[in-house]
Amino acid sequence: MKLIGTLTSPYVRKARLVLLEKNIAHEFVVDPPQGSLVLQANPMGRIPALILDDGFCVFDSTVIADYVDTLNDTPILIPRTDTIARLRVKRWEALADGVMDSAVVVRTERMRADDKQDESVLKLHNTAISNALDYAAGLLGSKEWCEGESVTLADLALVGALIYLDLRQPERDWRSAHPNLSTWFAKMMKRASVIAASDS
Ligand SMILES: N[C@@H](CCC(=O)N[C@@H](CS)C(=O)NCC(=O)O)C(=O)O
Repeated sequence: MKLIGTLTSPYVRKARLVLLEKNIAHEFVVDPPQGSLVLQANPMGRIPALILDDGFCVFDSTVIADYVDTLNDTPILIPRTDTIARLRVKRWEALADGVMDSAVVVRTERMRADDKQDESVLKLHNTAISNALDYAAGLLGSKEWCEGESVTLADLALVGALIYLDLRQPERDWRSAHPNLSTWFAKMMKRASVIAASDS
């Protein structure tokens, strides 16, 4: 299978982390949003897109993660039988995706000329990010993993969101505000999958 995307997209990183954690053979092809290869796989031109060996195209990182997790059990990243455990992991994913969504909006807004930037948009989305990080830190507490006793999609989605925040908002000192997230993040950054997907 082929995963298409860029090196910096947080959604792409999440999909890459899932493939790498589960050791699924794949080719990672770099193509930007609206690129010719992406458009063959996703009519909306968004990344990531996954092209299966039979040509079937899967898009949206949540759908890709859900599908890839069914391919083997080593490890299971989204609980399958305990519906509440599954819900909790998927809610973490939604929280991390929310941080990604708002960070992308802030980045897009900041790329406009200074006099064209909408302060209310920046404020809305920066506040959403701050609130999401407060919430994540509270949920994590002193636990080793976001959910359960081992790595799940929750951890992979959150680390992807925080790597993107560090890239686009290096001035945001979330580590001082949330030392528990900082400790968890430092440990996640040493995982083989995270190192392998950090080639940007
Ligand atoms: N909900 C989607 C979001 C994907 C997304 O918006 N990706 C961005 C790149 S970071 C993109 O392709 N933007 C281009 C566009 O919206 O046209 C997912 O999780 O895959």
